[in-house]
Amino acid sequence: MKTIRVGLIGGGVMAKAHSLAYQNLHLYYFPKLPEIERVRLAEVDEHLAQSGAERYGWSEWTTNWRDIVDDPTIDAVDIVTPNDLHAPIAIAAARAGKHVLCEKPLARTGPEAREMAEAAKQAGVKAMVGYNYRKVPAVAYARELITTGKLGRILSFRGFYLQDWGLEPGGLFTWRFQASRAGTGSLGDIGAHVIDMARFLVGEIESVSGLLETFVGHRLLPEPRPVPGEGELADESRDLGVVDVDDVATVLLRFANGATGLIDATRLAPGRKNHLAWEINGDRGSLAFNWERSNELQYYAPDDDPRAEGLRTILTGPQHPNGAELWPLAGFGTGYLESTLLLLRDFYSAIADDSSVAPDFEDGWRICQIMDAIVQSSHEQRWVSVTSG
Ligand code: NAI
Ligand code: SOE
Repeated sequence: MKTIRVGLIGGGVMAKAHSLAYQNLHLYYFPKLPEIERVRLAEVDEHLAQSGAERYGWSEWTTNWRDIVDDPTIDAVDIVTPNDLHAPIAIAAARAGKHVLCEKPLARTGPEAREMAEAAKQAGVKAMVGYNYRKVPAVAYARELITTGKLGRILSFRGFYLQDWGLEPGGLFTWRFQASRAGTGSLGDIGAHVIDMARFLVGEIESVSGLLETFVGHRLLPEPRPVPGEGELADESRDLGVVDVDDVATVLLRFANGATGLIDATRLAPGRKNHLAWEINGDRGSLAFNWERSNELQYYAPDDDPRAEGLRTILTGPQHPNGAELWPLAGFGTGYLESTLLLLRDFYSAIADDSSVAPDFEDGWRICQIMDAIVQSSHEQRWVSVTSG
């Protein structure tokens, strides 16, 4: 198998997660994947680029992402930048014939995502979007139970993504609070994962009724204004940025198969850390999942012994989909690293086997269309059909 040469663009939190996965891919999947060479990391300045490359194990660094996209020796580009850079980088990479792995949400809006999906399709490259949570065995097994009819007809989906870091005192006005950089707030940052789960498990979403709200209208700019001789300014005298994205996204859904749904996503839920949780009810059973216990799937089947009724806990392991090469016994645990490992395994094995990737840019685009419809619905205070164009 030919070595796949990769460039990573961005050096923040997800650069760490992806780099950890690159370092461990062969350890888990030996010898089934081709060699993957971590060639170059791009960041905004020399310090971040150099320290990122050293820390995360990339041979070279650059402050210009085009040094990766224009390099004819690079086969694949991994995009872990803020959302506004996903489209320019992914489109340039696809046009240069490179396979592209791009973090979620695919883009800030549906039209932007559409350009990306079209560029990838025209170039015939593998193009995957980083919805990692669907990869863990508990979620993959839930899908198997649903598609094999174990839950009967699916009636309803209720999904939550709750975090509390948006309420941290002194929380900064980062790119995640700017529409021009992020697209939307909690909706695209975390609600997008729930939409991915909903589509993956229940099916296509046809129409939405959304309610978006911003509670924290201003946040501290990252850099205090310099005042010679006075040191750092007290928080109350520092410049503030105006938040123009949602803090809370509450959405009702109608699926194409008739099921109903709701999604609630916020970064302002004190005590909730990474509470990505859902429950699905069918007319013959229920499933429930919470990322904070990502090794577990809750399952109820009405033909269980009536004296032992209730949701039972399944501990996932090698017998479940995507579990075989992780750990030898159920209950060892699967976490964030495993979810990213599985994402990268699927991307690089699709390149090696010339098979299809999932979730691909078409999925990423559809999720952006659904989010556009939610934004429109909230503005216009009415149900909106998700466009198919
Ligand atoms: P971050 O803010 O920690 O890192 C982004 C990095 O990109 C920063 O270090 C920044 O300097 C760098 N950057 C900005 N402009 C650049 C440029 N022109 N060239 C090279 N680097 C540039 O953000 P984080 O958390 O790593 O998020 C990155 C992406 O990953 C976002 O799209 C986010 O939505 C997604 N994400 C996905 C997660 C998942 O669970 N799938 C988890 C966290 C983030
Ligand atoms: C921040 O809310 C964040 O890092 C998101 O950007 C990720 O997508 C989510 O997986 C964890 O939280």
